[in-house]
Amino acid sequence: MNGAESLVRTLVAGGVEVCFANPGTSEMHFVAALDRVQGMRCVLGLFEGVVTGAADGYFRMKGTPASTLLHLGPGLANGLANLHNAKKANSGIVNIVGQHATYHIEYNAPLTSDIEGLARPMSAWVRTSPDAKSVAADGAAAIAAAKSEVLRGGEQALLLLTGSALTERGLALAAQIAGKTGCKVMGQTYNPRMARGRGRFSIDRIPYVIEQALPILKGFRHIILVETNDPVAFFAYPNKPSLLKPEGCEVHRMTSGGENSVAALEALASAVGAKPQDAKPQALVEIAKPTGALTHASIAQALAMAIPENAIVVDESITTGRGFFPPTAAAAPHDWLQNMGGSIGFSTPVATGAAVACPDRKVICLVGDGSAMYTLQSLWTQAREGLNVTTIVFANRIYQILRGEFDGVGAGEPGQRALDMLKIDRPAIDWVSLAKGMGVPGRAVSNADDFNKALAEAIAEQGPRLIEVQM
Ligand SMILES: Cc1ncc(C[n+]2csc(CCOP(=O)(O)OP(=O)(O)O)c2C)c(N)n1
Ligand SMILES: [Mg+2]
Repeated sequence: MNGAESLVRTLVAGGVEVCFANPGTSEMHFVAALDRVQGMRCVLGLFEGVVTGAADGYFRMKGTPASTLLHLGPGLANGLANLHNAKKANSGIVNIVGQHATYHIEYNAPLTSDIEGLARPMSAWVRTSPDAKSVAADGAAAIAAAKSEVLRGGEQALLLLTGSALTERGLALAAQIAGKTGCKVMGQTYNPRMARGRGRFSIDRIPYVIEQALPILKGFRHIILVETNDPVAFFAYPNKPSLLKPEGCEVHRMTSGGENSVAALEALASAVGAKPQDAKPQALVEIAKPTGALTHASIAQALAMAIPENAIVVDESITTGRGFFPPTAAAAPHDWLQNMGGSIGFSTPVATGAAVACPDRKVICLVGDGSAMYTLQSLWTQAREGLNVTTIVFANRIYQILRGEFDGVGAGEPGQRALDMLKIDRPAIDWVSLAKGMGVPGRAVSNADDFNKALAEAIAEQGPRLIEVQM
């Protein structure tokens, strides 16, 4: 019996018979344990504020506590407001918050945070179970000159970018440096903002999936970090590394977060003698209007066709969008924004704020159906303010990524109760009605031709629109 299973058994034995849950990777063993232990009723909430509020209401009516299952610090933080209400009401709740594997914490992966510090103000009692048994430009220039030695050494080198390096100018300089020295240029897995599209240097990102990232990084002897960090896995998985660089690879820092990486790249280009004509032409995926079934590939093609010049793309497409980058590299020039902290419910508010900031630009919000349910109230603000946001919901009716994580952590084959914590098909969510209820016109599509049309219409019109992509 693992720690998660003994915890579920202890809860049931102690009279805690209901678990309001919104799990993530770090809670997969608890989810798996639900299949093996009788007596715990599991209720999935699509936002942690729902999860914690439901537990409060349960205690008020029943007089015995329910448990909650929350994903690391951000999941807990989403639920804190209703835990505050519950504390004021003297409602008993047993909150279970996942933590990274102890050996993964020191790497400061995106979801690492001070969970006890977040929990304490809203809690009567907090404990962490540590194991299964106890359940500026001048400076940058100088550094850049030093880094140029690495690129001139003739060994396979990766220039790994994020932050200000991903502006149009930063990328153009990286293209020159790559053309001159033969180094490879990539972005980190997720980036705050990247200039993309026709005429701009197109780069790949380190894949989220470790099995895909490792072979890509395997051949490098040197990694030069530009505002980023030594690449780490999002989560810890059995028999897979936390650090992704290959053995013997040397890591060299050029700039840290917030520094002027354009100046540093200018200095690096000049140190290696790279000129604009050194940038090599890139072969881009050809855009063709897709037809027939909606697949991840045809969705990407339709987007590449439709993204208008100067658009802002806010990307929380999770598994549907893993292959969106290559086809959209040939789209009209645009900016691409991603979630940096791993806490979902990010894209609809960020798209709203981006539209307020840039009223003359079209905002396209790409969002998984699970993620969209967290902060869908953003649509109401978009309608009230008349914002030019087109929200595209990928309605696969499942937390597809977590289905993969269930396998990834070695939890075995999910049974009905574990699957019930991953699937969101019962009842089916009617996105067009939800949008309509908040004043946003919407349309559902289930083939590529209709998706092309819906995209063209939504982008041509003023104000918010929603497209439900039924997959
Ligand atoms: C605040 C928070 N709660 C829970 C999670 C765990 N989690 C990660 S992805 C995900 C579901 C994403 O589903 P969806 O948006 O439908 O994308 P799909 O996996 O289907 O592509 C969940 C619940 C999280 N990352 N952040
Ligand atoms: Mg989904």
